[in-house]
Amino acid sequence: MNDSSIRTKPGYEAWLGSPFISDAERLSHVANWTKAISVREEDECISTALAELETALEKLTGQRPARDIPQDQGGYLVIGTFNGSPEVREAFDEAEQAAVSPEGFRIRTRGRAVVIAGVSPKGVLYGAFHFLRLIRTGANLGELDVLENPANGLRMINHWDNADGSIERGYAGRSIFYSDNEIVEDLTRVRDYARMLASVGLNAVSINNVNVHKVETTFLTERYLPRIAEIADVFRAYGIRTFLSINFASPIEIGGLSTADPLDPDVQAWWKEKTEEIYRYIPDFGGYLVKADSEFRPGPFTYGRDHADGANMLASALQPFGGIVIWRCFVYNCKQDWRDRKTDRARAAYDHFTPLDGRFLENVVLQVKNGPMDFQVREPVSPLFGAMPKTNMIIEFQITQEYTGQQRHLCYLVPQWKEVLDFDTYAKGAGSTVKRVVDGSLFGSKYSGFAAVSNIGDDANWTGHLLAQANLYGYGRLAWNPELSAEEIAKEWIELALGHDERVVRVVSEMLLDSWSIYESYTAPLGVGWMVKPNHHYGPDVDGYEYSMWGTYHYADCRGIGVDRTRKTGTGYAGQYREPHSSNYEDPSTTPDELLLFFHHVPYTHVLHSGKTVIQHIYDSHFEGAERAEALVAKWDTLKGLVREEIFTQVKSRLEEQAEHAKEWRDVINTYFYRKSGIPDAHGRTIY
Ligand code: GCW
Repeated sequence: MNDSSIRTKPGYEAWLGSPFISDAERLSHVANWTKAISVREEDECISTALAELETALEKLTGQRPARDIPQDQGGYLVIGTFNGSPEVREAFDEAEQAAVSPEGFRIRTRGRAVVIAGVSPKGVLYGAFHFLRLIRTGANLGELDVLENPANGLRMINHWDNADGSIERGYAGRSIFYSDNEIVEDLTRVRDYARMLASVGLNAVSINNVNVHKVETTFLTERYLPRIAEIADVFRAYGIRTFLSINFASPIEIGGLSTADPLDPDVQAWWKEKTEEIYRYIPDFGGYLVKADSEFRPGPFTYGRDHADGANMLASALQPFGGIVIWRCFVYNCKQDWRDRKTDRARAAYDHFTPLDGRFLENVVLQVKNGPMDFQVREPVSPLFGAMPKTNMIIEFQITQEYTGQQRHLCYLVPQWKEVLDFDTYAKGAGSTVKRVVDGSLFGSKYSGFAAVSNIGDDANWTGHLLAQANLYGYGRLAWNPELSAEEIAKEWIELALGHDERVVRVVSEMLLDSWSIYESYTAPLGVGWMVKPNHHYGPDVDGYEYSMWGTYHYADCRGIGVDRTRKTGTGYAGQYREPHSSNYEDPSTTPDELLLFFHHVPYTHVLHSGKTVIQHIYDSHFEGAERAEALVAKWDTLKGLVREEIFTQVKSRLEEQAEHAKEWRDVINTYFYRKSGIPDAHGRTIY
């Protein structure tokens, strides 16, 4: 749906709506402070900031800000960079200016003016969006003094969109970029998306699936580059750099060469020329995102080369233009034999990449998934974080809910991401948290940051489940500032997207903050993961992946369940962590309950720290989980009349579906383990 009527549909404006301020006192406060906007600089991002402020303020107050400073005593905005605008500069002393990083900003009330200032135009744009957020969340504009610097350099969104308009693991409709192997004619929706991303501080986007198929391989040719350049133009106006996922075998597939060997001079020359050509179309092109030698994608292994050879070859081609290579570490043997108990998929990324530390050029960045397996509801943190001090590394999250209910179930992921970011790697002693690895501060890395797989499509409300917008919003906010709490982010999103009603804020906050734990409680238990239907990954199938080649097993039999990943008797994965984690994970008595079955194979009668046996925990959590899912519907019902009717109905129908489907999970899992173990539920509830 790319027609213009969609822009008025419920949820389309997401957190960027600007409803007319109905409270008279507040209206006059905001209107009095925003009578005009003074701008001295010519720059695309500053023009965007100006236009965003004008449009939003007109909707909020009914009055479009003038461009001349008002003669009466009204307040006005001044926006610009320290270097480009004397009015901006004089509002801050030198130390205050120096405290702003290249993409940061300051906002300060000074006399009749509110000054929004950045070192760069991008900073000004982020400041403008922040200012609008302050208005909508009730700030007093007469006494603003804000300093905000992004913690991370790269704040990126990855799209798994295909040229035919499908989206791999997309749960909110079709692609907003492509349809029928063409880039869509009308880029209005892309522009509205760019606005959403910039409003939460994101600054990079890759626009095609990391699984680069035949048609997308030709994105690097003149057949597609002119239109891709138009997409890049749209994003540039919002301070966002465009990246492309590339096919490592491109020199063969579109270059007419007989090899893609990264050490072959013809291959190197081909990539140099190709890269030059791309920069002729997109002067600020971000670079290449690469999935190589992973899940059947081509890569350097074919030629007996390693990941550093492959990444460095591309990095050399990008280096003269300031581009970077983002090389994914999701590399493992996906043709495993389930009978083979030695190979452990969880080990793979660490085993492949740590020996290469120090070999990557400085414009190579490794992109590492948050966990060692694949975006499960619960996994330990990838041991690669902290293990490669000489290598740039960014973290990859999955906003799209592939394994967490596919935007049919509610699962607010910010608490999960926070746990990962706060995990201590002990790489340089206590305090070496993942967030400090990926923000570059721990090892002084040149490039740093976050990437995540987007959860949007062309559904009117962008994310299918309206409440799943909170994940996209939260991802951006966290990439900017990982210190924000999951509660603060939830509250912000609710106020901006659903309004300020006290009950709405309280109830939706509770629902969001409980949702990850609810989802976890009725799906795969105690960190073991998977148990989903093969291929599409929706719904319970305990043995769906048990006898497959994907390396994702639970090993349940009549006595027990779990994967022995200890050094002593298992795959040795626990040894990839630094102490104290390594020893803690080695021993079931010091492994956290929620990860027990990830690290250990234990009898069903094993007693958890909670005091329950594993089997009773499985029964209890599944009965409770299904009940808690049902209770979400009742909670939402208390908001009838307090949120827009269409939104109320849409969310309600998703919650009802979740409640039904949670029962399916409950019964399939409980029955499976009852049949395997023969141990009855201590409370005699119905197990089929
Ligand atoms: O989680 C798996 C998905 C694949 C995906 C892959 C990856 C894009 O099931 O669909 O492919 O991860 O991250 O490369």
